[in-house]
Amino acid sequence: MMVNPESIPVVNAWNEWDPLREIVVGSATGACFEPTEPGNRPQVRDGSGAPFPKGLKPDEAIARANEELAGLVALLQAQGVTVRRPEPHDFGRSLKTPAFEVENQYCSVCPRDVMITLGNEILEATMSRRARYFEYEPYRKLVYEYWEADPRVSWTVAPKPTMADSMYRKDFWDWPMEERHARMHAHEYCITQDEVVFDAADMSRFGKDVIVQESMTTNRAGIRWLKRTLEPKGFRVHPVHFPLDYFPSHIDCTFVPLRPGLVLANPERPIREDELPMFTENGWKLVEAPQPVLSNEEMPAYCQSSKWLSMNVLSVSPHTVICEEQEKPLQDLLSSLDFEVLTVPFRHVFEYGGSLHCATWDIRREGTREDYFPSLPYQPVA
Ligand code: ABU
Repeated sequence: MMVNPESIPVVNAWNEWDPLREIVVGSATGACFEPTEPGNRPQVRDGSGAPFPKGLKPDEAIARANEELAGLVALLQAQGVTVRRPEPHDFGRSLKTPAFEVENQYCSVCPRDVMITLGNEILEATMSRRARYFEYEPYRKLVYEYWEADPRVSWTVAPKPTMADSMYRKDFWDWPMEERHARMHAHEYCITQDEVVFDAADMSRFGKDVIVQESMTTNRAGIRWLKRTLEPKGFRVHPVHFPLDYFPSHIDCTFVPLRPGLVLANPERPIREDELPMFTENGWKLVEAPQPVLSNEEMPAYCQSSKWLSMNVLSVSPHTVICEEQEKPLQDLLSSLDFEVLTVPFRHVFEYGGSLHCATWDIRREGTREDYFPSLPYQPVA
């Protein structure tokens, strides 16, 4: 096919904030409750101790979330952004591999967790949970379309881990808080270090630099794989840690870049002291997010994410940010920082573990690879 070499490649996103042209918005259709498995122990939030539901989500819960997702689609389209959606997938189907079995899969509400655009490359993450093993499938048709449409687009699939029992610390979920505190500071989570494991949502893109959170869903082997895969392509990969987060999973409720030089930071999850200078010595400012409107206890009963979904905003450009409709304190902060703030109701999507950033996967933004950290010491591939 003929491609105008001057045009923006079909797949092109180097950071989290450049002007947005095309994006995938997730869908709740066919969603299931996440099953209990070694990498996940979902709990009902009402404190009743009731067993977590199993199988397909009720039609009403799916309809409510889909309505809000449709609202986001309409808002993005009104901003001139092309919106694409995942293919239907039978999440109710059980899985059996040589290493594990799981009763059902999860959902396609949060493409951010599995797919990431790194420049002109699409990368599919390994994922860290059994119920999410095949979560790339609803996006494969789109990936083929982008890959066929433009020879500048490349596509990488990370090695699939076994997700066998041996990949997990089975007793992780039962550690008392004191032990958890001690072990978390040694960065011990539910996944071991024996296989390459990462979720795409543990990464955040800053042009030439990509930061990756070590977490319950991304291990050091995963970060090493990302470093060795991306650094020969001109990226620099930096592990980051937020030691006060006892259940870290996905960076986009913790450390959210909004434009060059500005990060929205979670006040309860400061970045590790020795990792801060990378930002401050390169002129970046960290602004603390205000407390979310909902407390953790007030979050939807089946939501397994924290109240900090408030911070899970989506940038349409370095000047325009989409924020959840009820998060007025954050909207006021963003306005005071000279952002145009667009809002959309999204509370019913919270039940699926994400908000506006999680529920999207940006395909094309304007812009090229920039160096936002010109005074970084050289870091060899580990
Ligand atoms: N999937 C994002 C959840 C992060 C958090 O609970 O803080």
